[in-house]
Amino acid sequence: MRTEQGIAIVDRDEDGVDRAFRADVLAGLRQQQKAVPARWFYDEVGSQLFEQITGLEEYYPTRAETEILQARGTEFADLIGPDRAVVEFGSGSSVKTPLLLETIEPAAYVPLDISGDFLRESAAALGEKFPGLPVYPVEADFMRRVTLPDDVAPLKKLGFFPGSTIGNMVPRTAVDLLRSMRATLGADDGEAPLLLIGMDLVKDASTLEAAYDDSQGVTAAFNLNLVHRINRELDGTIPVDAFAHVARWNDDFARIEMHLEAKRDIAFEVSGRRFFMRKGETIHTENSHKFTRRSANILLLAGGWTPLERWLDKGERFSLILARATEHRDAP
Ligand code: AVI
Repeated sequence: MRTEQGIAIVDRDEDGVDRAFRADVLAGLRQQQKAVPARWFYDEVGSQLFEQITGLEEYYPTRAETEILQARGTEFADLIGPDRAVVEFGSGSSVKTPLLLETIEPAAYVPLDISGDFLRESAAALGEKFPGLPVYPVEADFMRRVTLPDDVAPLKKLGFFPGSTIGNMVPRTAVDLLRSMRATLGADDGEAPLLLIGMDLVKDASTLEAAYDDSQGVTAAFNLNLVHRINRELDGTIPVDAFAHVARWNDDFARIEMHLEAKRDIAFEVSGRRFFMRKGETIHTENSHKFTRRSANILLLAGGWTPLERWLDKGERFSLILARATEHRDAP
């Protein structure tokens, strides 16, 4: 995927294959610990399966975060104040985004997403819900600095990054993203921007493992869809039934890891290259880091954000944190 002036372009070869997808899969399958980046989960089927996951009994994060947004509206409004441009990193959820916009009286809404179609659809739906609110969808890769529309540039900004998507990144990438957000929101040119970010909390391993290995098998289907996608888009011959979905808590790194584990020795091809896997060997497909109050604060500080306030749901499973872009200074 390349981005030029904020416009995302999927780089396809003469057969219509997404070059970045193929490069990531081939490189990942050659590694000692095989791995494919989690962003490739989200084709059309994967996005629908993720929507289903958010409604599952065991998958508490979406409900917990929505509860906080519903319960704490007046506190957000007091701390954030009116007339900000809300810049959402991602297309926006049909439930969470309206809850925020209803409470803080923003001057504009700017969703940023690499997937143009989805972005335009959700921006149009929001425009209908908030008829007086200017909406400026920007098709861009928000992992890098994005130039915001001219009309938005002079406004004060609030970045919004719900869902604990930050947890899907290893700390080094998460820090890079937080710094890019700072640059996108203009941290060095005017009033310090704010960031409202969802961060899921460390809890007992059994609750976490159930959230990522639900009884209906939806998360398993979400994980296995990656194999279907590789077979479909990259001429793969991977026997899908030879894999089992595994979700396990890695206590050293405070993260749920999802893997696809080979149930027997297998050989297969992807884009004409041959691969072998031994029984028990895995392809690592996702990390979902969980945070404590301190680890969340440290990550935010490392990315250039000073935490101001933190809210939890009643069950204390999930946190929403408001932070302000840290001013540069040379001494503590
Ligand atoms: C998108 N992301 C925050 C989800 C998570 O909880 O890490 C993705 C997910 N993977 C399996 N279930 C949900």
